[in-house]
Amino acid sequence: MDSCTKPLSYELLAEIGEGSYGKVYKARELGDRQRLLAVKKFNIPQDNLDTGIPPFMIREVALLHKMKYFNHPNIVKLLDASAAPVGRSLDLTLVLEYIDQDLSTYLSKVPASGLSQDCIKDVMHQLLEGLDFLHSNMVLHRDLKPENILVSSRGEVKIADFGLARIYTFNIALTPGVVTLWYRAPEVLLNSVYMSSVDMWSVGCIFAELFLLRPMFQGYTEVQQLQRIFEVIGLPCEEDWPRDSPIQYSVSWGPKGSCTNLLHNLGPDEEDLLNQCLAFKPSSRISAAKALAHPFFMKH
Ligand code: 0RS
Repeated sequence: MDSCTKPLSYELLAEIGEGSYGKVYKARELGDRQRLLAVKKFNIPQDNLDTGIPPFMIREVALLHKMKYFNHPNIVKLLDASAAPVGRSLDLTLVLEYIDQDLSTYLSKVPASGLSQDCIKDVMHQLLEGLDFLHSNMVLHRDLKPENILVSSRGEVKIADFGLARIYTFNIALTPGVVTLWYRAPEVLLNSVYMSSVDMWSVGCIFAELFLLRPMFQGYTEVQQLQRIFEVIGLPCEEDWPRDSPIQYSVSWGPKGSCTNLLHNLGPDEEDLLNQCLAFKPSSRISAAKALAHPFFMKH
């Protein structure tokens, strides 16, 4: 990748994740540095190689290169990328910086008394800084959730597993697996057009989870996920329903009108920011840049 440095050599230590993307391993760099690494491997089956490396994959690796160049503290860093033919298929390997834990593990260790205000503010601020950076570079994450938000031992929050959404959709058909719907925006569940506001919905779900210490909307089908959402935010009015959705508006979805209190015991600033993240209408949802300037982050 860097023409002036020799390729990274490492030994794989353990598998740390498997999903629609392929596999992620924890690894150790060989030689003097002995750094811990996250190694992500994709396999592209031969049927997909008839026309060479799929263009979207080239695009995504180029994107990761660009992200690396900016060196943003809240985005995991790509250290190396390589492709190698294996039999008649192709293996793509990404070597990334290793971070000690994911946010879901971090949250599972929080005492029942909950996270402090300052801690919630800090995690949210770093998450929004990373997301604002991605959105400023026209990158949508599309699948933000506590499992792919990493927390280092120094308290740094880093977004992982971004920009590869097209690899996922490509692999989802090949690898049947459970994909969580809990952080998915209503317009995605309704098969409508979407933009960067889908990530702000996920941020809202994560913000609520920092208070609740459990996921806010836990549905196991698309319909159930929408029901969980409407139980809390209320059924939107028909005018706000996406016109291009194949799913029809129906009053049977639940009681109309919005709830004033999404969560109990929230201060007015917290309540307002959460409401603006969990707006049904994508165009009414707050952006990452605006959220960073929200009064919630002003007071200390
Ligand atoms: C289900 C309880 C387990 O350093 C971890 C890392 C970890 C990384 C890392 C760095 C860069 C990725 C990971 C990455 C790449 C897809 C990914 C999908 C999800 C997460 C990260 C991805 N829960 C989940 C796995 N887990 C233990 C708890 C850990 C723990 C430490 N450090 N990933 N996963 N990119 N592609």
